[in-house]
Amino acid sequence: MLDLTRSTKAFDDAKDILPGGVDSPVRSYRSVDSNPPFISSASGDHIYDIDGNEYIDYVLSWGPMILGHADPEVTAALQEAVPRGTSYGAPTLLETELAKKIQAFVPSMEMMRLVNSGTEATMSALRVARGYTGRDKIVKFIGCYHGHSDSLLVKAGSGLATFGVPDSPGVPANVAKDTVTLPYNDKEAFKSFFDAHGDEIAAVIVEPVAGNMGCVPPVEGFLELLREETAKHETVLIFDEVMCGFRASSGGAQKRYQIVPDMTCLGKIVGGGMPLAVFGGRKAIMSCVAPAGPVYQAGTLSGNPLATTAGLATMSVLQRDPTVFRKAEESTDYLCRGLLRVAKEVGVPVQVQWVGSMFTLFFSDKPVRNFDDANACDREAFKKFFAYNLEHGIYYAPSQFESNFMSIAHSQADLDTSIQIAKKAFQVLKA
Ligand code: KE4
Repeated sequence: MLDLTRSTKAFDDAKDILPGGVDSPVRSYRSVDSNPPFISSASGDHIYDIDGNEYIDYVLSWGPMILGHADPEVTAALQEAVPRGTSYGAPTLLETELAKKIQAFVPSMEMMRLVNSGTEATMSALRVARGYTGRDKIVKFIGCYHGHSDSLLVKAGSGLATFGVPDSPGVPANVAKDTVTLPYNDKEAFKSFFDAHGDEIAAVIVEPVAGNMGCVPPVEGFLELLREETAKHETVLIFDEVMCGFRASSGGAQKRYQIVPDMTCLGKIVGGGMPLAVFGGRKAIMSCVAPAGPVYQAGTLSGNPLATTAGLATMSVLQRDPTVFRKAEESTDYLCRGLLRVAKEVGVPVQVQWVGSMFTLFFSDKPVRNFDDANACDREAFKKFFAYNLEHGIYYAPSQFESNFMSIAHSQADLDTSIQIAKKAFQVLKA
């Protein structure tokens, strides 16, 4: 039995002052009906809690740590930068340098702005798209998550192609009504909606590889259709690559699938684990952003010297050693094929879906192509699988609707251990 005595007490204390005891809901372990370990440190592919437990980490802070935790180069860069001060609120060479490195990986980002979170990146990108087109309505896809700004916390109204309704209290109905939510990977639904309403739509925002309903790749032709229809109707196509950027490939999903969006949002890896994200795209669109243009966007800590230092160190490693991507992808491939193999040996119906170095194990007997498929998965089985793995030192994302991530720090031994523990978990499920 996993000893979480100190974490449980810490969780109870935290609940008195932090809503649900956490600063972000998914960390509360509500989805798996248990209490979260409180983390004390992490290094490489291992994470340690305050009860002295050690885990092989596939959450990696929800994606950023592709180099592994406490990467020596990133750590050294931060240690060297701190004595120069933590924030200036003024332009620095670091921001321009980081933007140029990002552009080398994502050439479609002709111009960009650094911000502090993925939410801020997508929120800002939508405002720019609305300002650029003069239109108010946007399209998102059911099961895709783009952060918690009001326009994006919206669910389908009465009929799918009607305008949205709030997906959270506090989101005004008159904001939600300008958001249409359509099924992910449903080409017919998108085409018929755009034939009727395309000219009214400011932006289509999509996770080109969905990660927030679990890892769900685009079906053949889906992204191409989005690109074709948005171009035809002069709608801004926004690829939210906050999660799949640097995961789907070194140039994200847009490189993997050879689709050029009008705008891109990046986060997580781009900041090396520090609060840094970015939105950008075609110069004609980004030139609308204040002070170059009229669309207002700002941030006290945007482009912060410590965050840009961590981002620069991470981008420098990725630029210098492109084998990082291949190694992370090969490790993901090895682990996922191993999970599939042992599930089959034991006779537990699962789908393992992966793209590059992000992956999800679904308790389903059929492929997961959209949110309805993900929602139909056996969540009780997932909870038991998750609990067994955590008790045996494997730290997966605590929800069926999340992706897991790989780093270059994951050793072959750790991957084999993970596969063997998964097999035992499947045997417990089967019993
Ligand atoms: P943040 O505001 O959490 O930095 O980014 C929001 C966001 C935007 N777009 C995509 C595709 C994302 O995956 C995210 C955030 N991802 C979640 C994981 N599902 C972060 C974890 C959390 O919410 O605590």
